[in-house]
Amino acid sequence: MRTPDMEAVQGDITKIEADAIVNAANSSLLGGGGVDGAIHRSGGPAILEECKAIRAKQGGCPTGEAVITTAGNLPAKHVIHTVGPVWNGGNKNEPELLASCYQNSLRLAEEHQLKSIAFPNISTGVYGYPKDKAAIVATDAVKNYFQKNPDSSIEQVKFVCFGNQDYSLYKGLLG
Ligand code: AR6
Repeated sequence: MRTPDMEAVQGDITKIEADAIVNAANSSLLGGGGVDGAIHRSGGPAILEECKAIRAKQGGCPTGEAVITTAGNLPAKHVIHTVGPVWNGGNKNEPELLASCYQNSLRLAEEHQLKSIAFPNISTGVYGYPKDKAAIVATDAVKNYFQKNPDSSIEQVKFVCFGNQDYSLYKGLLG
């Protein structure tokens, strides 16, 4: 099995040049704060237009699932919008839903023959998922995906951490 390169980087995900960056969106797909706000602000109106078209077709994006759009003016080629779970104490399927966000985003990237993808720390801002728990779910979900899909087109996965502590956490988990 060829293992893709998995690395932690620190910075703003809107600046990352990858085939896809992932947005921590909400089910409406109409934008919000945090990463979502930054992506729509820097990417311009083309992203929202495509999100609206997807909404018209499928009525939003359920938690744990993902959709793909253009990246507008961003250096990335595509934006994959996924909806993380709101942290509710941990017994409401949060880990499974968070893992699905990572795995469905990878599957979508794969369907589009993409080679590189960059994830933010989904659900760990407004949605309140404890950062240490989320980082374990995220890195395990990505590793599991590649174990199950050894012939994946994806060669590079970046975990983009906004803060110093998040970055240390991922560095520790990825070695
Ligand atoms: N680049 C990389 N990471 C960032 C950036 C950035 N530009 N900005 C923030 N982060 P959040 P959620 C980090 O709140 O918890 C929105 O309103 C941030 O420090 O963006 O999944 C949506 O519309 C945190 O670690 O996403 C939803 O309603 C992580 O990104 C809701 O927030 C995620 O924080 C989703 O909440």
